Amino acid sequence: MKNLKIAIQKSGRLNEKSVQLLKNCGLDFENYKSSLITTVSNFNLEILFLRDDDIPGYVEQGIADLGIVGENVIEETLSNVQYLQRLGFGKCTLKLAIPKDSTIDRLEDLNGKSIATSYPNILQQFLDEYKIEADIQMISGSVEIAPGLGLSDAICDIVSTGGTLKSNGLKPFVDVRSSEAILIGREGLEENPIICELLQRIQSVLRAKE
Ligand code: PRT
Ligand code: ZN
Repeated sequence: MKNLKIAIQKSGRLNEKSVQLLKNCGLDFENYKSSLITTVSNFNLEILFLRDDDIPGYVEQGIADLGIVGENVIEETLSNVQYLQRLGFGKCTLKLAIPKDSTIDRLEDLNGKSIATSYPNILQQFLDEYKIEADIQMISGSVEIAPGLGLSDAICDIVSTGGTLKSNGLKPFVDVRSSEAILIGREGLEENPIICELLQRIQSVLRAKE
């Protein structure tokens, strides 16, 4: 039978815990060094190491069968994939934040203002929901410096400890959505016995942690 493929983050905040989860499931494989694909020696599975942003698309297109990626990335890329299991790590919150001394006080004060973010789709949905018309400035990184540079009145970015906001003179304003790492699968996989076996192992690893 053809090996299934799971895509995980190559390096970054989700890499280590994704690798650890698979190892805790009893899977035996060489961890990523320079090769971007590795075969599990004791299970019908190959592991692809990718940028997190590419994972939902690979799964949607069926290039990978499974993936481990943050909910924020799945929602932002508007991918059509199945949520198979919440994994309990990589927890963070996508928040609107404003300069410490900002006069913005209520959500409707954002009307006519500009907001810098790497999450334009999620932000637009949120603004639509509250009928706010603001100008979204898409930037791909270091979003927290935008207000200080005069590029925007507010930002919408991932926050975990809040340290980055603070050190850039910003304060949290409103939570847009929370996120954690999710095991996703391409449509139509549920009946696959290898997936069922892997999912059961993952669930027992998660239960043992509770
Ligand atoms: O290279 P690649 O594209 O794969 O990685 P990346 O740089 O896009 O993502 P990475 O590794 O930073 O994050 C991977 C995933 O981890 C994210 O998509 C989230 O689901 C999750 N996660 C959890 C976080 C954070 N916590 C987090 N704190 N992602 C980003 N941050 C950043 C945030 O953008 C901000 O700049 O950390 C900063 C804020 O942290 P605090 O602790 O100062 O609040
Ligand atoms: Zn990324």
